[in-house]
Amino acid sequence: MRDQILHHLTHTQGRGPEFATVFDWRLAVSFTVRDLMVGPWVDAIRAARDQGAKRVYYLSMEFLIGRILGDAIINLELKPQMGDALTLLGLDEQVILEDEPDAALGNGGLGRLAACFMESLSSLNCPAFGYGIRYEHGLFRQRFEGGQQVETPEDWLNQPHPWEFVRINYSYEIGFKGHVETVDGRAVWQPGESVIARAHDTPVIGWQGHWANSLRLWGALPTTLLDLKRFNAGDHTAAAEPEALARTLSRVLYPDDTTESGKELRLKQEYFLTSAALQDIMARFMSEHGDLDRLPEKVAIQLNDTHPAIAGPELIRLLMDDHGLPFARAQDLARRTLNYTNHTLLPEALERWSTWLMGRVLPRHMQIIQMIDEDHRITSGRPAQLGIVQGDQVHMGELAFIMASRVNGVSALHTELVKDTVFADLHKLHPDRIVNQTNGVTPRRWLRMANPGLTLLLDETIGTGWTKDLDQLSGLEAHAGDGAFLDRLHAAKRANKVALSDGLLADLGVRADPDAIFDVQVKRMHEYKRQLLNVLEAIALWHRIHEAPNGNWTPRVKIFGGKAAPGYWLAKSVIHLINDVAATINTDPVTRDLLQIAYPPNYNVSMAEKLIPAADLSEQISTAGKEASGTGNMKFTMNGALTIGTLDGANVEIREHVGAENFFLFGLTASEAAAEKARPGHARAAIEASENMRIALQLIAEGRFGRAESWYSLLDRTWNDDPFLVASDFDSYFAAQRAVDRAYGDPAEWDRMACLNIARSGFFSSDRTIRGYMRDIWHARPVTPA
Ligand code: F58
Repeated sequence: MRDQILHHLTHTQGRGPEFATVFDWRLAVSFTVRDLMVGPWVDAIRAARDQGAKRVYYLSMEFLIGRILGDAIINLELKPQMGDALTLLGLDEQVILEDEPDAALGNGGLGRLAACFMESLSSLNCPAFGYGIRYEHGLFRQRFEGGQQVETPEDWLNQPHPWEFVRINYSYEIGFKGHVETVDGRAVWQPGESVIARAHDTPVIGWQGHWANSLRLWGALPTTLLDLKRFNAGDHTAAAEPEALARTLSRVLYPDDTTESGKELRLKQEYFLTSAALQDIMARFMSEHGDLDRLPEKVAIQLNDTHPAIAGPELIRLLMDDHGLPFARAQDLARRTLNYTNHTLLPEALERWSTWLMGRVLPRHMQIIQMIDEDHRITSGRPAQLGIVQGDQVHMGELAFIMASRVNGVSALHTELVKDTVFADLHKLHPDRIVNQTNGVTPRRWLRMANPGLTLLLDETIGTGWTKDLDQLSGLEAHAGDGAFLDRLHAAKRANKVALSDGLLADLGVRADPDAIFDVQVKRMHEYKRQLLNVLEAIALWHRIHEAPNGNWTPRVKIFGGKAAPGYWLAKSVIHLINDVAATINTDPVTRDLLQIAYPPNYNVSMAEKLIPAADLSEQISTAGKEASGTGNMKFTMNGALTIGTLDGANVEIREHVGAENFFLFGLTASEAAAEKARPGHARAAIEASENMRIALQLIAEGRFGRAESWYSLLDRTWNDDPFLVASDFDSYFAAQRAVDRAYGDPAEWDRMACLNIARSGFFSSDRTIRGYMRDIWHARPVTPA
């Protein structure tokens, strides 16, 4: 291992050890590890082809991968050798690993789910490709200035990326705009613009290196690099225009998770990904099988939300216009090949495009959409107004639904709500189409890699089998009454808390006592996720401590992490509030040993890997009915944090698995919440009934945390609208937090509950989820390399 690293340092990086920087060493280490991934990768691709296996294609606008090196070391089980090699070379493993920038090609849960799925697909030997966009700039970086979020561009590709292989022979032309002609009775689309999509492949290695699939990310290139005529005429800027135009397509990840903006570019990005992926899939299928009737037998395509929903019309277009199939047959084959996952019920997050824009950017697809819609109206007998095109809008959810074999929700509750709300009408027409696949997360990254202390304890107690069969964690149940085991569990958690506490002090100057409850809420900033509820509880608690400073309080450190969409004013206002409240509370001599608030900026996958293993309490406090699933909630549970949460998303299933007595439940149910919201004046009534809530709002309005004017809009919305029912759930939340305090006061009992949470978290492995998709949706089988 050491020799290999030195070899790459010299021959790949072109550096002698005495001149090498951390970056040089990190690349040399990465190439050494990459060498060990390539063998299994090539074998897997060959085996899938030789055995004529069905392949799964996961189309996603986001893959929130994080760092790759540490994960590859874990999955290839190289940790001991790598540790020794780095020691021999006098290198600090932590420093090397942390030099790698996060591949942040996603916003949040949806993108991170795609990354977990890729890892599980490989760990289960399921032949698959992930298709996405190779954004030059991933999710923006977040800083705080005066407590407020400031965004700066992310630039992970400013340095060489050691994990990817550029495939110049896998390049496809992607057209936009132009017009459709009829030639000999057949439609011919003459695009007005086009770009080239070029493949960049990253191997995704599964557990123990038995299999690797490809994450194929498309970069955009101009069809002609330079307009030589203009260049020679001296117009150098204009000559480079085609290049600039193309490059914007794969330049930035869409950073908004509330409203759609930059509409035309976003639609073009979606089509760019989808068309490149489908052309690639068809080329592979034709070379391996040729017979189009076998397409659904050999290809399963999963649409990660509606972002690639143009896949329906695009596949029909390829089958009709390139392969000469009639519409009915093309549509039938496409529908039997495509499936769609819904990740949200929030109306503002359901994609819609104006028919005008769709018709202008993708004129042929607009025609095909109308054909699909009309055909569906006739064959299903549905009323015209419930279709894909409603007024002057194309509804991508309806399009994805109508073009899919299976539509799935991401938790049991969410799937039922999908049936009852967004797709109620279509569900009545197609009662077998919607199925559930509760999300999961990969235990390799989120337990084995992120939490080595707990991993060691698990390995010594129940063996290592849990890593690929997470249900084996149930073996811990037998130890839940074993004091010596619980002491070790406690020590493992405490060590993680000490490490985090050191980091919080160094980076933020926050003093976090490792014996306090570490209470963590990390996720995108969004009203429905109710970070506001959390910070209001902190204010009310602060006030109560002041009233009785010598009371029997349980010390608590509240930790927040998350980014707000740049245009989401209210979410940014909550960030500002949390930071200002922290500034006041953290320095209060009366309460500072009892309550601290930390908000480290720029929450990302790597930060999650530090925060989650150090958490005692997981905040999953969304308004019931709004969080489709959540996946952070699962990571906390398997790392031995207890949850305070509502009956929302996968919380419901987490509570069922870990047991109601090991979960801090509060708040209205989804149906109660819907009824409450419909009650006029619900916010004011609830605030007037809650002394703690009133006090918290009063302290803000008095300007105790920064200038009162800063919070007028937020306060106004809370008093008069409160669409996510912060007020209605406040007292119940406050009471549940006091139950947490009492429980934490009995360490042995707390550790027992933590142990049971881990022991019963096996269901939340993404291996279980992927097996479910393979069985119920894709009808795909694992393959063994020869
Ligand atoms: C998330 N969606 C859900 N969307 O909110 C979460 O409950 C679920 O666990 C997760 O998907 C995985 O199923 C989500 O992350 C986005 O970030 C979109 C980005 C593009 C614009 C619309 C939102």
